[in-house]
Formats: sequence, structure tokens, C-alpha cells
Amino acid sequence: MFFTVILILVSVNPCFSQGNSFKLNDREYFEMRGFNVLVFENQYNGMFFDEKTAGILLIHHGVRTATGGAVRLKPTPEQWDQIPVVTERKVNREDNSIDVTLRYADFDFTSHVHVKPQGSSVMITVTLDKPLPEKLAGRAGFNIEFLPSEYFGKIYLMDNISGLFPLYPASSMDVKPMATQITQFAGFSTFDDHGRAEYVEPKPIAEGKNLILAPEDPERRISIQTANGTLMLLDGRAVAQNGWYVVRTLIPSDQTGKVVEWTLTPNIIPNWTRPPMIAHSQVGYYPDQEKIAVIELDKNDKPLQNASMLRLTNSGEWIEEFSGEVKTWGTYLRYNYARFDFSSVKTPGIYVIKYGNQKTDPFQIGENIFDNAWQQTLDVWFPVQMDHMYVNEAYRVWHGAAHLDDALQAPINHQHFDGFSMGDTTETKYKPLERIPGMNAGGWFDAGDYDLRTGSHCITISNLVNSWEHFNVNRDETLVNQGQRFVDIHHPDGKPDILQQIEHGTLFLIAQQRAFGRAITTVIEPNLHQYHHLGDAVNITDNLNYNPNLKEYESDGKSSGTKDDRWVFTNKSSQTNYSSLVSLAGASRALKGYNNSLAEECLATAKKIWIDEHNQPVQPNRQGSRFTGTGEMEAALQLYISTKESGFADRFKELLWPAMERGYIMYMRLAVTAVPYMDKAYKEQLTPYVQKFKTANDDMFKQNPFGVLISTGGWGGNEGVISWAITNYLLYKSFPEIIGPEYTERGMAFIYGCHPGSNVSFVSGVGTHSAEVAYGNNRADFTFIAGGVVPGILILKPDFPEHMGKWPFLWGENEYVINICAEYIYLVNAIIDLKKTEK
Ligand SMILES: [Ca+2]
Ligand SMILES: [Ca+2]
Ligand SMILES: [Ca+2]
Repeated sequence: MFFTVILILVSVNPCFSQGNSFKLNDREYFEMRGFNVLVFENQYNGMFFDEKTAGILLIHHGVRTATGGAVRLKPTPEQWDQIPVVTERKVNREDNSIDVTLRYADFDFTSHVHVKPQGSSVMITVTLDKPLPEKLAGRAGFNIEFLPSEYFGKIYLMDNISGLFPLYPASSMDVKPMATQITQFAGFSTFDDHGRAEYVEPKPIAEGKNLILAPEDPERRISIQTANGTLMLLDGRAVAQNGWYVVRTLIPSDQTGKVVEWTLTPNIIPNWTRPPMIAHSQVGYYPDQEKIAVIELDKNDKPLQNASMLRLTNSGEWIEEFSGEVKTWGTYLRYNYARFDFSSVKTPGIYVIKYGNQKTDPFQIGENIFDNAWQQTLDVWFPVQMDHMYVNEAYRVWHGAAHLDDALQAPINHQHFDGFSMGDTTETKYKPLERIPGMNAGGWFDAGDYDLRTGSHCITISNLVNSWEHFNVNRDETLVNQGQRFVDIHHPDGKPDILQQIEHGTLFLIAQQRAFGRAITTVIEPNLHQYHHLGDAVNITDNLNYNPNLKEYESDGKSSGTKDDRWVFTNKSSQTNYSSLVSLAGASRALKGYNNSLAEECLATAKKIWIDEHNQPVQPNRQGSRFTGTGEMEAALQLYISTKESGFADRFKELLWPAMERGYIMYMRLAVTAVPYMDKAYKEQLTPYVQKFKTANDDMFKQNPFGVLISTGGWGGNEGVISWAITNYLLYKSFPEIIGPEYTERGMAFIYGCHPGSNVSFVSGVGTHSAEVAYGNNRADFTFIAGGVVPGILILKPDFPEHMGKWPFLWGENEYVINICAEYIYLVNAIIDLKKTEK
């Protein structure tokens, strides 16, 4: 069937605004009002390969619209395609230019990229000292990637022929023999063609010398001209849903010197100033709590003197309830900040903040605003993450019962692409690739992917247990039938949902203990082409056990000729085993009276782990530092709470106090958790640390205007903020004379929108405006899973806070993870408890 692309010839005014020129600023990027070019300040770190945050980046009218400017080896590189290493980066102040040298070691291929402004354009040139290696002929090119969600519904002009940026990819494809494929990460393949030994690449959707993106949109219009070769416009989404629109020029074979020469010219709106961003809670505030909006301003903007609060009357009119001073805070990252304190507004109602001509989304002030803020996380988000279960919600089936063919012992001497590895022994009684009994029950998909991680399970279970024990969270709106592997959302079954979730997570931990006599690290797909799965989890594996008598891809309906898919990584780790103990000891208390036999097994297993770990040398954790927990110390505390045997309390204190000297901030949550179970002397010994903790809390206002710790790593810091807010809640409960409720409330307001970059609520479906396009396992549909909490703000070096609200695929900004969601349930219940306590 043919389809017609309607080409509209648009006469475009070639005049881009002038009189605004670039300077290389002291943060080492090219800056012009309304446009920045960052040259490899953010590098490929190799951790998750291409995170779409590295290379040459363009920030156009305040939005990072382009990324990944670099010499690349594919038309539209995927996450796990080869990335160049920066061997040299030179900032030439006198020349007003930046040079980077890029290298692909596999091909002994080095190229130099030179970036230099010229008037209101930027020249990008690639030079080679030696001609392209033969293997890279027709493969290496200079690419830059444009963010699809910023160009949806917009037009491009290639040599004056126009086309519409496709909302959905429908490129023509090239089929190529696998032998010509450039090796992906560590020899893995993102592509599964069921044995055909081929792969596909998109063909250009337009080619020419002169490309203008979004000629009709002054905010997004940008032109690229090439001096030699052609420009190709490609759509990376045809091979990977998280692909971007790519502009590319191939490097010619047999040439040295300048091989690519681009002129890139952005349109700049004259005197463009980023509109103020009024950071506030999208859920709202208690009448009596601290209420401060943080106003984020372009550095060319001047703060206004006043802002006001408008309240909605019953007849639908906005009336001014309060007007107050806007106080300058100072500069943080690339913006200036001011703060507007409206704590004195206490009348319950519906409000907006008015600042100049701008009004925020409406939000509420009232006594009950948090009462319904956590339920979606327990009712919807957690059920959707349940592995080995069929999960239904009204007319929708979220997924079938997946991974029923779990799981095989991981083979020896294997390095997995997600960071796990096996040495020269399995460290278990199982042979490599032997089936492990009982692993096809319980467990949650870790995040937007489908692995089951012991570490994140432990944190999740412990937080759910705490919510049960501290707040009696006995809501029942979900049916869970383990025998039938059936979950039905919005269907009460007479059993508390939180216990059903604790049971489901515990089944995964206990299955490990039954099979191995200890905890293991993770259960994960071994193939890259499965790992990036999008769609119903039931289809990641064939759900049938392997039968060597059948051919590959053949099935007799009961078994399968395709090798089984999920592997258990079984390295010993005392830390992981202790973390498991912590959760099992907690679960034993919660599950008592609900599932007595499991509760008893949990406690007996926890005690056994304690004995085992004390009878053998400490087994170092070789799977990275993530989720290391607090080991024996927390294990001792949980065993003490479960058994009341004083030996455990003594051991806990023996380990705690030296740890507090090493890092009281890190261990404070654990220390304060213990207060209700310890004596007066313990509390007294903790008091000076709490005083120091308060000072550290207050010092946060010196770091940023939000007064919470904002992380600068490669993953947004919301979990740290939630955990800090919980610590402060526990401190407030035990030391109200030192720690007030404001820190907990401040952390909560940060999650709900009072943060840099944007003012969206980071909990999908909670608040007037929330993360409605997120990195759940349904991300390819540009939607969300209700109640999921995203990591939030990523700070791109050197000064750009970012949370993409329309593009779900940056995991560091948008990926839900189980542990943060469990902590969130606890935090909201803590906030609700604050109100009860205050009264
Ligand atoms: Ca994962
Ligand atoms: Ca239930
Ligand atoms: Ca199978």
C-alpha cells in the first residue's frame, strides 16, 4: 500500500536574528542569550552506556533539545552501541573554541572535533590525522540527536523540501548481514531475529545540504548546513523506542584533514528571558505548616518585589488573600532564586500563587490534603510490579504471569551487561545453567526493567513493614491470590494489601534461602535483546522449561527448544545476606496472624543467617556498592525487636556508636529507628548527634534555596530526599525539642514540586500536575503507572537541572524503582501522622 507524504513548500525567511553573539563562559560552555552549546562537559560514563546526556548538547530557549553530538559508528546509535572515549578536551580561551579528541579503541580510530562560534552560528568540524579505518567506511559519521518530543507536530525543511517530523516512526529500513554489525556492548546484541543472522538500520527520512528544523517555531527553529557530503535526517525510534531524531554526515573514506564541516545556526527570540518557574507543592499544604514557594529566575530577569496568593471563591472568582514580599536568595546553578513565604495563609481553600502576570496551577490548603496521596502506590503501582502473577485492573490486563520458567544458575566466568558477574565457581551446590527449584514465585520487577534485585527488595519490604507497624496501614482494595497467580486491582479480598505485598516480596527472599541457604544478588535476563523489553512481561521469556530434545524456537506446548532465560547470580555477600535477614525478621512480625507458617520460617531463617554469618569469614560484596545496607548492625536491631533477646541489643549498640562517629548522617535513620526499643541512656547518648544533625539540616539552605540535599550524580536524588524526610520525622517523634516537623514537610514539598527545573509533582497521578510521562514498563506509550515515584532532577554538568516532562526515556530522571515507592508510602503516612500529633 502506498501512502503519500504531503510536501509543503514553505518560503522561509532565511534571516535568523543577529546581534547576539556567543561567548565562552567561565563554566566552559558557549553561551548566547537563549542558546548554549555544551561540548563534552557531560561524557559517556560507560555505566549504562549511552544515557543521552553526553557529547555536544544544545540548550535552546531553556530546553535541552539536542544531545550526543559526536563521531558515531551507526546511523542511529542505540543505548548499547559503541561510544567514543574522550582522550583530550581543550578549552581554548583566546581562540574562543573547544577541541575534543574522541577514540574508539576497538578500531584504533581517533578523530578531533572542533567547536567554534562564528557570529550567531556555531561551526563544528571533524578532522582526521589518518584516513578512516577500512571497517568503518560508510559507518563512521558525525551525529547529533534532537529530542523528538520537542519536534512532534513540527516541520523540517531539507533543501527547501518540507516534511513533518513523524509522531511515530515509519522509516524505510536497510537489512544487513549480522557479520557487518559493529559489535555492541561486550558482544551482546539488542536484536533478536530468531536465527536469521541479520539486523536492521533506518534509512534517512530526508537528505540534503541544508536542514532547517521547525522553521515555523521561533523557539525550536535551528538550521544546519554542511560544507561537504550530505546531511541525513534519521529516526532512531525505528530500532529503539528511546531513539531520537538524528542528523548525520558520513565521514568520507580515504580522506584526512577536515572531513565534516557544519554550520549550526539557532533562531533566538530577541531578548529572550526564561519565564519564571514558581516551585511549590502540587498537592498543597497543611494550614499550619511552613509554606514557601521558590521562584526560579533567568539570570537576565529581575525579581519582583511582591507575590500574592489568590483564593477561589465559591462563585468561581479568584480573590487576593495575601500579598507578601519576595526575598532574593541568590544564585544556584544557572538561575537566580527568590523565596516567597506564605506560611501565614491558613484558611483552607483552593489557591494559586500569582507572580507578575503568571499564575501557578491551583493547589489546596487543608487538613486532609495528604489523606489520598499514597494509596495509588499501594493499589496500582506495586501490583503492576508483581512478577510471576497475572495482574488485572478492571478492563485492562497489565501483564500475564511472567517468568514461570525461572530460573537457572548463572554460568561461571560471566560478566553481565547490567553490572553483575560470576567468577570461576558458582559458590553454590548447583552446576552452571542448572535449574534452581522454587524461584518462580514472588518478587517485584525492580524498576522500569524486569530483574529481581535482592537489595532493592530488602529496602522495600522493610519500609512496608514499617508502614504496617507504625501506621497500621490496613487498606484493602486489591485481590491477591498466590495459588492462582492472580491479582485484581480495585477488588477488595478481605486481606490487608500491604501484608499481601510484604508476603509477595518475602516469597522471593525465602525462595533464595530455601534453594541456596543464603541470599543471592539478583535474578535477571541474560540477553540484551530481552533486557530492553517493552510490552507485556509475560512475553519476555517463552514461559516454558527448556527441553533439549526440541530444536531452537520449537515448542511442544509444554516445553521449549529455546534455552531458558533467567539467570540467578549467586555470589556470596555477607552484606546482602544481612539485608535479607533485616527484611525477614521484620516480615516475621508483620506476617504473624496473616501467614503464620511463612512468618515462622522468616524468623527461623533470620536467626540462621545470623549464626551462619558469625561462623564464617565476612564475604565481601562484589556486585557494586548499590544497596549495601547497614549490615550486621541493622540485623542485630531487627533481631532484637523480633526476639527481645538482649544480646542483640548489646551487639547493635556496640556497632552503632563507632559508626556514628564515622558518619552520623549516614547512620542517623537507623539510630533513631531504635529509640523506641532502647533505654533512656541510649537516647541521651544519641542527643548530641541529633543536635549536629539539625545544624546540618539548616546548613542545607546555604547549598540551595530549597533547603534539602540535591544530588549531583547520574541518577535523580528523590530517594535521598524521601529518606532524609523520613529520618527527620522519626527524629521529630523522639526529639521534638530539637527537630521540628518542617524538615519532613520540606522534603515532601520538594517531591511534590518545590524543586529546581520545573514544578511538577514527582509522583505520577498525585498533585494537580504530576509526572504523567514516566519510565515505567509502559514508557513506550508515553504514559505513567499511578503512584510511581520518579528519581526527579538530574543536574547536567556544569549547571543545568533537568527533568523531562514530555519524554519518558531518561531513566535517571523518570524511572520508577520499588524501594523509593515503598519509602514514599511510609513518608506520606508519616506526614499524615504529623498532623495527628500536632493537634
Ligand atoms: Ca534493574
Ligand atoms: Ca487485599
Ligand atoms: Ca523458557
